[in-house]
Amino acid sequence: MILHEVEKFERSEIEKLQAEGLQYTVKTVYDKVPFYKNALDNAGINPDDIQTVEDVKKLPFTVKKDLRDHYPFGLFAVDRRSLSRVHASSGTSGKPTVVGYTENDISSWADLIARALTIAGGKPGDMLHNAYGYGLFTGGLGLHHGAERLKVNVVPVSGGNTDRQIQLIEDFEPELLSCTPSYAVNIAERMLELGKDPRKTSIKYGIFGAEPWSEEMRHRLEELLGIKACDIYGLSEIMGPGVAMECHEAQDGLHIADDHFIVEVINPDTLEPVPEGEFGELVFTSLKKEAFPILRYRTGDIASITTEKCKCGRTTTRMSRVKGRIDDMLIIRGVNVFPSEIEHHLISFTELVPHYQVHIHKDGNLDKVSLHVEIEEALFNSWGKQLDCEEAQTLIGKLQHTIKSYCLVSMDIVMKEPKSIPRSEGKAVRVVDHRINNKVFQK
Ligand code: DLL
Repeated sequence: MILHEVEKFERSEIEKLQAEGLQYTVKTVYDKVPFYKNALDNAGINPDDIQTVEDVKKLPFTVKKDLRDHYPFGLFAVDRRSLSRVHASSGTSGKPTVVGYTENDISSWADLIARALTIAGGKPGDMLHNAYGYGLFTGGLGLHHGAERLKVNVVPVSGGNTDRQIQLIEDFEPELLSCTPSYAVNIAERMLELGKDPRKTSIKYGIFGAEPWSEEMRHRLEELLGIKACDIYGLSEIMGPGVAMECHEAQDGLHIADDHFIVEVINPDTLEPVPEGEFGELVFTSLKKEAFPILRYRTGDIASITTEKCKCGRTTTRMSRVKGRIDDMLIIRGVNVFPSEIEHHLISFTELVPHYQVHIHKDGNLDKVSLHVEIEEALFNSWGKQLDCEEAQTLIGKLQHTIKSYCLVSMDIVMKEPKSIPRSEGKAVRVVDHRINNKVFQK
């Protein structure tokens, strides 16, 4: 096993590096980004006050709205001519959020991804079938440069055209596959339809992320594809993919690149830190970035962290799987639930395919939530292609009972015919909210 030097550091060594990075970032944003100069002046903070990692807690937060308000380049710390590249995320409403990279930023991002691919089981000489979207989205190009840095050869196939992807996987025999977990299900399902065995490909490791997915989904994917599936986390505001990567050895939380970022977990209501091991909102501060340094960015993602050494030997901070985004949390008659928690229980029903959607409607003054699930094709055929049969009702009852017992919410279950729930080629749409102006609004 190859461990990067910083992955073996004692906590005191990591914190020393982090303190230096923090001082650099605070000085940079104070001198170069008027928004941060104002924010720090208003908080009565002089960059020289920031000496230790703990001092990060004195700094003001940054939120997505700050990026939108300074669209497109208002929070950049370098002149446009010093940029190498920009990326953007579309979001669901309003202006996209734009992020920028200098040549050094692109290079340290490539280092991070090279490290992430190693953590996930990749090695020089391997081939990566990279089915993350290329373009403004950071997934495709992010993985691409990191793979090249590790001397892993990349097939830059991007998302979509699944039949062609399957053909290329058969012909080129890659060891690594990167895409969203929902697209990996889609690829496997299509292989089965084409009469091919998804367990018989050359792929050994899956690098899946960019959307929440559950432990049950991991088991299903590992079973379907005969691979090890590891979770990769990141967001464009902080860097892109590679902020954290789960190791294939332990598959027990994602290793955060502590030398590039300080992570905090806060209570999203009080903004106070939560104790290690408890769930809260992830907050990141960048330590090395030049074009788009960022202080205490509130990600909206709910997870927990631990600084306990991993079974794989790495000493970096680890984060749990992301349960979901705060905006995607469903509040059903006072009970909070994330789609990924529903997914966790739904996936164990092998009568159903691993695609689903949660629909929210207005019903008088109340919100009505229904869970759309899809029946497995062979079973559907054996029912004479009917969904109003007794077997279907029994299955619906069982699922309803399971979700009520584990997630403590009651929801209508709508069973759909095979292939009727939209398949994703990138990030899956799990929540469809029909309440906004009576229009379908997809989160
Ligand atoms: O999704 C970057 C990425 C690309 C990560 C490829 C992993 C692989 P954005 O489009 O800016 O960037 O979206 C970031 O996606 O705040 C999370 O809500 C969600 N997300 C990303 N990775 C995971 C993950 C990319 N592993 C937003 N689990 C983040 C759960 C994830 N959610």
